[in-house]
Amino acid sequence: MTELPKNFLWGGAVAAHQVEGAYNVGGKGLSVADVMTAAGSHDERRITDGVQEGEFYPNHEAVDFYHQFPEDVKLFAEMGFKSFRTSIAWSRIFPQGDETEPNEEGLAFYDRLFDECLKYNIEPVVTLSHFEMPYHLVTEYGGFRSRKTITFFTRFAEAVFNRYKDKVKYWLTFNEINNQSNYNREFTLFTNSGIQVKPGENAEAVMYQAGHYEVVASARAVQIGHKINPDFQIGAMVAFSPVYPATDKPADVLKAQRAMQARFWFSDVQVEGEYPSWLTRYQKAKQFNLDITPEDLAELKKGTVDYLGFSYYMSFATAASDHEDKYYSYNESEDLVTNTYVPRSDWGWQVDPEGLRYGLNWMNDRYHVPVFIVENGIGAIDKLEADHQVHDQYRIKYLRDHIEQMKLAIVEDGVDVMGYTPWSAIDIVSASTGQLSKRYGFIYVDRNDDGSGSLARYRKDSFYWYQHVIETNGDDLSESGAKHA
Ligand code: P53
Repeated sequence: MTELPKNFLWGGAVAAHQVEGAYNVGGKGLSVADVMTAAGSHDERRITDGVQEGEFYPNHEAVDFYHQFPEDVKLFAEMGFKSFRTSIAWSRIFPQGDETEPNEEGLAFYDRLFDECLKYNIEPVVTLSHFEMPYHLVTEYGGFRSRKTITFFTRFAEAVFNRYKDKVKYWLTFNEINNQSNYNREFTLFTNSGIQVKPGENAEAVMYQAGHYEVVASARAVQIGHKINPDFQIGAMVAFSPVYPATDKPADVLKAQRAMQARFWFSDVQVEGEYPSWLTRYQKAKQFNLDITPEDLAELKKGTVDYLGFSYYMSFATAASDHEDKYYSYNESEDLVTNTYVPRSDWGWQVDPEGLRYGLNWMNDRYHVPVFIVENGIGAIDKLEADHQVHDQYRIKYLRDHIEQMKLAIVEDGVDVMGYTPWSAIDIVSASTGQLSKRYGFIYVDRNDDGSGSLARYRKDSFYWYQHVIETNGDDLSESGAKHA
């Protein structure tokens, strides 16, 4: 008996900047991803002042999906994908970001890509902004520091909604909009909002201002989209790392509750259409002096999302210190503790499959809209054998453990889950480290951290396993049914 809905959207996910390459082809302008270097396993990428001679930028070529997508989509179809999540590189459509007319060559590229998906009955799931804002908007306007960027974003949204209204039904506005709740981490504010905090500035206030402009931009995009095609399903997208209390000490529980509020106010606003009460008071008490107008608040109410998309990789834990203020103020760069009950990936990410079931129930209780698992996966070192096989048992185990918990949430708990698009459909450039060697894909790409490699594609063991999972609509998660070539 099939336990999951018949139309369940099995698939895989990537983002434009992490696969396409061709960073200056077809009239594309620079994006924030084009000025970030590669880091090692445990340090952060550097953000350079424009593209600098002598630096290596892994996203410039990535895995050359821009040229090789017909073969890649064919491989997705071979796995049985019902959906494929990618993003539209904003700077292919508006190279500088502040033009009034879109770039036809950029639009034509996504026509070809979406047509290729539809040829195999693969439903595109499209993120409007996935860490790839036009770099010109950063240098000229300070990214989402500026209210003007709302208009630049909605102009972009309107152009692609119009162009692809008969090809794309599922949309997401901002990828992992809540990453920047970790406002002290340079990477998050830059990739989410195109912002670098200046010395002496209050990073938390900067984050709340940018986040506000983004939820307004998202609400406007939702309204524009529904006018263009009432059948559009337009979602919000958050990184769901739940924050557990480290112990049953009441102060730890309060600290974890505030951490969850601080991480999920974005989706609170995008789903419910209004700010949570604690945040309005907190922002006032802290004298952040934010530009939030009554017109904005009315707009938020009118532009609530149809569903909530989220990524799930890991869970966090937090503990109260001895000197908490009355807000239990949460600073993610300092306030996390190690959860000793769960293992960690090679990159230190806490692997917690049950956290996915917890999250699905938490979102269902809080939001009452359908949810879509649009990312889930593990970054790992893969070994390409001499016969071109990749035995990625650890990836199969990770995904199987998570799918089991997802099935419990759907079948036993009744959570309305639209689909599951693991990260990643094919190997990508890691967002946080710029590495190719932090691999996520079902399909191995012969490319190394220094940019060398043939770019040839090879099916990993997880490719055949996932193919069988989709074939049985998730009934059989074992490897026995998987057919190798
Ligand atoms: P990478 C932080 C925490 C959770 C997910 O991440 C995150 C991040 C930002 O790094 O990003 C998402 O490549 C993101 C993808 C990214 C993927 O998770 O840093 O939406 O673009 O590649 C995995 O290992």
